Amino acid sequence: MFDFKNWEDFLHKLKSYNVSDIVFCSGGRNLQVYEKFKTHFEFHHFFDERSAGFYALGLIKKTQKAVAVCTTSGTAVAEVYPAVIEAYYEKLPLIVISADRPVAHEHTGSPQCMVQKAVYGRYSETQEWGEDLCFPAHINLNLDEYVSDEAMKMDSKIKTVTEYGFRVNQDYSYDSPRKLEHKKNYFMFGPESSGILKDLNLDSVDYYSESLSQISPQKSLILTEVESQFDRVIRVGRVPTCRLWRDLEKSSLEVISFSDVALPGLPQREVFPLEIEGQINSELQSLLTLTKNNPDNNLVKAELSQFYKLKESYNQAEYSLIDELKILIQKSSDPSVKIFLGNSLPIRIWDETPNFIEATYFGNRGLNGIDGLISTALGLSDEKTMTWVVVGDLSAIYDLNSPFIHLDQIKNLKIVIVNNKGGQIFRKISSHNQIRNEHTLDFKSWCEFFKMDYQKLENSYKEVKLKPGLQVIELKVDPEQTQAWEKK
Ligand SMILES: Cc1ncc(C[n+]2csc(CCOP(=O)(O)OP(=O)(O)O)c2C)c(N)n1
Repeated sequence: MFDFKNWEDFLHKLKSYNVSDIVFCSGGRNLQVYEKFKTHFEFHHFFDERSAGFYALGLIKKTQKAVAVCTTSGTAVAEVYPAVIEAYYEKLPLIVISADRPVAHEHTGSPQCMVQKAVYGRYSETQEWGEDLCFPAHINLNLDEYVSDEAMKMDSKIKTVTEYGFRVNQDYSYDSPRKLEHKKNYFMFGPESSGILKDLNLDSVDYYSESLSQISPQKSLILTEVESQFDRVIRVGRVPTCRLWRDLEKSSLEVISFSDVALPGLPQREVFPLEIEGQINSELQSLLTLTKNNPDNNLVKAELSQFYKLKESYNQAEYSLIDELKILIQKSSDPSVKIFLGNSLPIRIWDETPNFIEATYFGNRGLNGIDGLISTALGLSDEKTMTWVVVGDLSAIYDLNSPFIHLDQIKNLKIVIVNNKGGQIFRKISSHNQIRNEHTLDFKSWCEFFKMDYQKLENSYKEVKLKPGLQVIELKVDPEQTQAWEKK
């Protein structure tokens, strides 16, 4: 019987199926599996789950033993599907161990949260803890964010949404809109593309606007600590990308959302419609008008001056090179420019650096996977307007075959690869190089293969020459400098 009680028990069960290899595709959520099991199994590190799944099939064929693939939550789980189908028809003992967010996040629209149970349909039933494994097997672990050993909890029971007081039905349908009391509000503008927010007057409110909100970020201020200064966070648009939103998961601060999607993005919080009959929700409008926070614009100015000081000292830090890129885009573009921001650090660092570019911003923020980013940008681009896509190096490698679709079409696309030598977003949570899939590769020969123009931007003093058509610009980031910047 597969009876999960704790990590030790889980370890013994895997051992009882003679598992000795785990193909590990890192993410924030599944890091704990590595930490708990690293001395007990042979780990093979990979970042592309589709390849990892097939690599595991090869190991099974070689060793004649069950092999596990371990993924983080969200898109990553789905990426193993092709290998699961192959394993099903070949009757191979493949085990997918997927990390999942805690059950309270299900159906809330929290980042990286989808229904992972039964994700492989008829090809692999998600195992209950008490069952014998049935191959190909899917073991789904509901895990808290990895902080420390003590903070680790596991919960294998799937609860239904209604148990979490998720009030979509009453509030979202607006049969009887609730009057919201006025408090000291901090506004966070997440992705929103309908254009309804364009003319908002934000002079008297403290706010943070992400690029994908299409709101001018000129007076936007990202705060790391809102609890001590505000009574409430009002999110407008879809779930924001920034870390602050994730930190609200652990806060008791009141958070309400106005969005076109009926998902609160955090457990046990309320969501209201952003738009009612083509008009911005009057409740939001009045919250904006009546909030008089006297925002301290000096804070914004002080942040800017600190930024440029740091840029002088660390010209190969990711912040400096993204700032240079913005200058390049600003110099070269017309107002119709489209900018597609890739997931992981690129979109975050873009939003944390001064931004004065008027553009239409795009991103794939549904389930935040790092797959298909360049392909999406290729589909988005056209001959007439200039489109820029900014992606991390692992995301670019994930989508290396994407330019094939371009071969018989001319697109005006600039592919910017922020090469910080691996998945540096994990630098803060793990000291292991393998977790970051660190490498020393560059993208020159990839460009030669597809006959794409290639330029490198190595520091904030180097020039890049722009040409019409498809062009690849590699930003050579020094991750040590980024880290030194962050410590200041
Ligand atoms: C399909 C998929 N697999 C795994 C993840 C987990 N993940 C989140 S960020 C990241 C690393 C991204 O690295 P890179 O593209 O180089 O960006 P960086 O953070 O270094 O800027 C990974 C593997 C994911 N988001 N999507």
